[in-house]
Amino acid sequence: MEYKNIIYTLENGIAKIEINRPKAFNALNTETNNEIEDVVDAITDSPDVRVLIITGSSKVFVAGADVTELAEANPRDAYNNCCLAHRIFKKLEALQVPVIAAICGPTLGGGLEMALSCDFRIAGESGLFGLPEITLGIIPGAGGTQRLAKLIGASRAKELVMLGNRIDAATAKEYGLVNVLCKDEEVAEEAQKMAEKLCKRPAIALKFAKECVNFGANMNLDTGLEFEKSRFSLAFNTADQKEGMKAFFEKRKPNFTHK
Ligand code: DAK
Repeated sequence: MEYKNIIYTLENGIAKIEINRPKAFNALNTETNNEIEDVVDAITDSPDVRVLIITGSSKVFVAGADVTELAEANPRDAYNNCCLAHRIFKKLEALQVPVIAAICGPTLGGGLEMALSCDFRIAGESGLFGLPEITLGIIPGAGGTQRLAKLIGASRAKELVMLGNRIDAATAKEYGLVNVLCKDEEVAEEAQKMAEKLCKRPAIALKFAKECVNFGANMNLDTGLEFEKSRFSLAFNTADQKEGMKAFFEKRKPNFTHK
């Protein structure tokens, strides 16, 4: 597939999707959504990708869904649109590799919902976060009402979902929405540093760790603990477990082979 609205690169195991529709503040139109899904599908099947970074061009992350398209929707279109958004962001969230959102500027509506489907969020000082759907007479439909409340708590989530408040990067950091806050010009470097650190972790254990946290977030404690038990024991089936523990006793850094 040829991409018109995103730039996709892969270097040393670190894949990068750059949303690139500067004229529309990187708003997600149908074509862009299709392109993102295509890349996510490719990464799902790729042994070459160890980490994914998602970012936006021109100091903007994503200003939400493309309102010109949304404005024409009837309830059936909206329902289908919602299904599509859920499908894409669930695939993104379920990727076996870690996903980092590297954010500058407006991160609104579907943009914030996409960032919420990532494992980590790194934001520059210009980061602006919000779910403005309520101001358009609708509600978030790409997971925002659920993932945001789970991440920062219902009370704070309602400030964005119900009041339509937009929060700056410092507030987003205070709310636990953002993991790393830095200068705009440092965002790419911070994301690269985090990606390189993740690449050094044993890939199979990393995948299990992500699965456990994501699975447990939607389960009761006992079910989550059962899941943890299964993944914990499976990790002892890997060469990296042997190497990690050997290296510990030999007082050296482990050479993980991701097997
Ligand atoms: N859609 C289309 N065009 C947009 C846009 C958007 N979301 N955001 C900005 N633009 C366009 C503006 O219309 C304007 O175009 P021209 O007038 O120059 O032709 C240009 O970008 C510059 O915008 P402004 O003049 O407003 O520039 P400012 O610097 O004053 O403000 C802003 C920038 C990003 C803060 C502001 O434009 C803004 O608040 N934008 C709208 C935010 C918004 O309401 N977003 C949509 C929420 S609904 C799905 C995934 C997600 C969703 C649905 C489905 N699937 C995967 C299927 C989610 C729904 C939503 O996100």
